[in-house]
This record gives sequence, C-alpha cells and structure tokens, in this order.
Amino acid sequence: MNQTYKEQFDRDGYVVLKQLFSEQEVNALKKEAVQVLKKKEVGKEGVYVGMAAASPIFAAAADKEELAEVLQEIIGEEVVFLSDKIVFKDAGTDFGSPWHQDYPYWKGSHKYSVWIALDDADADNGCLRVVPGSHLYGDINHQGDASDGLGFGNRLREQDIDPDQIVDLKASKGDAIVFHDLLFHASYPNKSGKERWALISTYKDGTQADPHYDWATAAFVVGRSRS
Ligand SMILES: O=C(O)CCC(=O)C(=O)O
Repeated sequence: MNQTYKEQFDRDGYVVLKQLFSEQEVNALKKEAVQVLKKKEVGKEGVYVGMAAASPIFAAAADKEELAEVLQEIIGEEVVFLSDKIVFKDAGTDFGSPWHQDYPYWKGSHKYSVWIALDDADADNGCLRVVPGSHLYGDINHQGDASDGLGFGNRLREQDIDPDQIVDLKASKGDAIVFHDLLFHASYPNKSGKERWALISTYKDGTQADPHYDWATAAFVVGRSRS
C-alpha cells in the first residue's frame, strides 16, 4: 500500500512533490524574481529573503492549493506561511550550503520548509542533500566552523554526518521538497557554469506559540482565501 505524505514525512523528515509547479509557472516566477530584485536594487547573489512580501505572484505560489493540501496533511489544519527566500547559485557561483538543521536559526515551534527547484538541479549544479530520518535526532549542537564568511552561522561538523546515510535529491525544475527543520541538509556547490536557483518557503503550525519573527512580514494562513 502506498504511504501517505504524512507517513513518509514522519519517517524520513521530508517528502518530494514532483512537478508541483509547471515549467510555465517556474518561468513566470524566475521572471518576477528578476523584476523584484531590480526594484529592490539588489543583485542575484547568495540569498534574498522576502519574495512573497514583495510580489503577489510569489505570495500566490506560497499559497498554491496542491501544496497547501499536502502541508495541511503533514502539519495540521492551520498552516501559516511565514516567509520565503531565493537561493541563487548563478553560473559563476561555487558555494555549497553546509550541513545544518534549520531549527537553530529560528527556534520556537518546529517549522517546515519547501525547497522548490527553479532550475533542474543535480550534483553538478547544487541539488539538495539530506540524511533521511535525521529529524528524529533532536536539536543538535552546531559546532561546525563557520569562519569562511559564506553565511550559515550554524553548521554541523563533518563527524556529525554519516556519509552512507546521505541521499542526493536530484530535482527537475518545478519539483518541491517539503522538509522538517531538524532534518540534516546541505547542497552541492554549483560547478556547472549554469544557473541553479531555488525558492524556499517556510511554514508553521498556526496553533503553536512562537516568538515574534520580524522577518515574517508576509505571514498568512494558507488556503484562507479559498475557504
Ligand atoms: O538551496 C540550497 O543551497 C540550500 C539552502 C539551505 O539549506 C537553507 O537555506 O537552509
């Protein structure tokens, strides 16, 4: 019998949603991202936080019905979208995101992120890597060295990761990966000379108390506009 998304998520700490966005939708998001950044006068470098706060097209993507249904199955009836960001690995970018859990960045109730491929992604241009089931290891003390100036102040150490447990999540443009904030994850550097952009949207269970997040400027309950 096929497992439900919730069963898969509870076991692995992530689920893959193939082709959540069509090629046309992804192209529209990329085009809109370029406009947003132009208006904000920022370059396509590293990470840009706050796409849905800046653009109704991104706000609609964060509230996409098929995604909302899966999130409600996994999280519960009241799913709150908090914020999103684009992680740019442009043709000349050669940084991989280091191994980490997201939880130490925001604490409070557990959060759920959706990593959406805006380009095909594989080991050559920076696909996501995960350790299935590591969301069950708890809140790990991040003692990795973060002195290279590439961000990600909370990093796991090499010895925290068992290489035999790593799964590379090769993705096609439009695929999405929903993952728990305790899941060990990282991404490869982009050595391909081609773009690798990803959109990451973060959600929480609206019934759970939390500190105030001043970055959650576009927060809303998903699906509310349809009910
Ligand atoms: O897209 C990537 O490189 C992964 C980014 C990431 O792990 C994060 O922002 O938490």
